[in-house]
Amino acid sequence: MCAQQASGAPRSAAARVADLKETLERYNYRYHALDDPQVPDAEYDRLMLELRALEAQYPELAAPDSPTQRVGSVPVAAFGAVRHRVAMLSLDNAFSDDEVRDFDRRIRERLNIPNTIRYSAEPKLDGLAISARYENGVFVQGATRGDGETGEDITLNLRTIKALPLKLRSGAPPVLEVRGEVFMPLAGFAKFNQEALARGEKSFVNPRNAAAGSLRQLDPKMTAARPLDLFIYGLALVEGGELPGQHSETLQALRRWGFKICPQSRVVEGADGCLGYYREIGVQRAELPYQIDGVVYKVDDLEQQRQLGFVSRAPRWAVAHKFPAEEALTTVRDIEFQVGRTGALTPVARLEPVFVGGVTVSNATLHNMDELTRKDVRVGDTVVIRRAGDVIPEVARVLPERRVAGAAMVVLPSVCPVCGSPVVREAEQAVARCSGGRTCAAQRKEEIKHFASRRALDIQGLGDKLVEQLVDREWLRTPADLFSLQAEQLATLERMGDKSAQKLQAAIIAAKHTTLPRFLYALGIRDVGEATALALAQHFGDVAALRAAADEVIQRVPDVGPVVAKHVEAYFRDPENAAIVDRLLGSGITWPALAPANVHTELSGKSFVLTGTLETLTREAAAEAIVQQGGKISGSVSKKTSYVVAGAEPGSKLNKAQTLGIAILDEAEFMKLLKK
Ligand code: D41
Repeated sequence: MCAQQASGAPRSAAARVADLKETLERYNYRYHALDDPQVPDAEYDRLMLELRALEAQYPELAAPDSPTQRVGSVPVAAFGAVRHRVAMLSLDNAFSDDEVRDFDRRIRERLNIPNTIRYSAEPKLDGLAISARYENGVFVQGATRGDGETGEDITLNLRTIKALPLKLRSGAPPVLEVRGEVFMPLAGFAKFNQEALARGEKSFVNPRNAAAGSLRQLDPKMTAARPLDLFIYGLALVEGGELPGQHSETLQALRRWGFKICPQSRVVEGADGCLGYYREIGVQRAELPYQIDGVVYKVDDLEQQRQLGFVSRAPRWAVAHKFPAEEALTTVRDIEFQVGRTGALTPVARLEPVFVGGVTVSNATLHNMDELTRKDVRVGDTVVIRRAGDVIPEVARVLPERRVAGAAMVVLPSVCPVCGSPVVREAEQAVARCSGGRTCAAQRKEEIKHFASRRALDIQGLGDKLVEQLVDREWLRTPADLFSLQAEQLATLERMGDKSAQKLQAAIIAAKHTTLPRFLYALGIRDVGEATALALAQHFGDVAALRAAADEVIQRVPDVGPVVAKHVEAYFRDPENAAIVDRLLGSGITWPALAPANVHTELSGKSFVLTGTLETLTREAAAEAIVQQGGKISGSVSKKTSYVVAGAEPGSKLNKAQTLGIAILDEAEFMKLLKK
């Protein structure tokens, strides 16, 4: 045993504890605030274990600011009230460019300055506003916003959020109150919901509710188990320290003191700068790892902020510019079943038209019977429609309390609504299918639409409506009939002049020059998407070899499993399909030979990831050129990636490549490699 101090713990243990605390806080800062981890997680965990052991041995060394003390163990009976020393204001909203220009004009008038105002612009996180107080660099109290005057004491719960420093770095003022937004990152939200569903528990409707629900847990252990994150966006109170003169400088100071601030914050000039920022963030939005519902502009100069002051709880110097709502309420007029290319029946809700995500929506997919049953959508129901980014609108949920009496559950039709063939549903499968095959007009139409689509044979000008007309007139039955269409015949269609008819025929002829992966994808074999078509093309090199292959052979293709292999084999064994393929090949469809596996090119076996915009090539053309020369395309960067091709405005893939030390090619270098 070591010699004991009066307090009980030996001096060496106290020193080691202090050392560990300091190191862990530093690692934590690098990891959370700077997003730039200094050591592997395992090393962090090892030090944490050592600290825990020491604190267990000498409980008097376990101070409340220790990184081990994030999870308080005792649930509180109810949250205490916290009176905010400085009121938590709310934000005014702007919903249009004009409202933003008005905001900027009012500010210039009030300040009586004609020049452009500098604004600090930042994404508006969709989470929960909180306040956190530090005394002598130690986190002492956290509170919800509440009504702005009084909030709830959530100190113990906030402690569990790793992005919140328990102890500030040196240089921080002795007393400090900061304001920020707690949120649940999208990845954590998806994972959490998946796990909740698997346990048969309730899932959260959206990340905001998930964050709110998690913060309001009486047992901090529950909060600790939730993947919460936190950005600090402002300073409410400082005692005994110098304040910067600009909001943007405040953010940098907060970062130095140990807080995590939003990396997308930026200073912009005037209303134009604000609106430009709004558009940029709008584009990035779908790829941001967290949910936002707009952006916030704040007058950057703190003296100007002071002069502007606030009206009825909202500062005059800030405004939230909201994105169009991605959710809206409407009612279901009807539920119908659409028949797809492979006969799959998709339930679709016909809606009372509603403006959501910036467009008017009158149809929303219900995906399949399982989804329909799970969400229990019925005709007449009031539903929440979601349209996020370019994703097709869907019914997010039903408001059961608004259900009209007697609304019946939707049942799967026993026969196809288009052709009357029996509907079959394989055991354990979510998808029900029309068994009519090409006798079903819907399946015939969808097969041809797919064949002509942009990523397949890319027949310019052959739109969905046209295909439907051609199938209805029985001029087309299968894709193979496309190549017998004549311009004179096409010219007799409604709204089709001689010129457009000739153009269409020329486009059909031009589409005969394609690539093998496109051709295989165009056939519309069940479960053969672009990636599988590519893998099949690279493995077999031509159609004849693939047609002759048994499913065990097809299974040897990388990433092709037994189910897909069976579908491929079955497709080519089917006499009608075989006849169609023969006719297609006979009509002169051709493609350049792929670099066979045994011919070595500069690109053979290399794995490429594309990011950003190329000037000379579309992304598809670049991918095709890579594949043509024996390379592979991957969607994400890993250690196995050979090259990352970076165009203009590359995404996070470029950062990842730099981190992993993957070779990065700019457009010129990439073109040179292709030409070699
Ligand atoms: O990201 C946010 N949700 C956010 C909220 C933000 N970036 N800045 C904010 N700034 C303010 C002022 C200007 C009043 C300090 C806010 C909020 N307020 C806010 N959040 C909830 C109510 C008000």
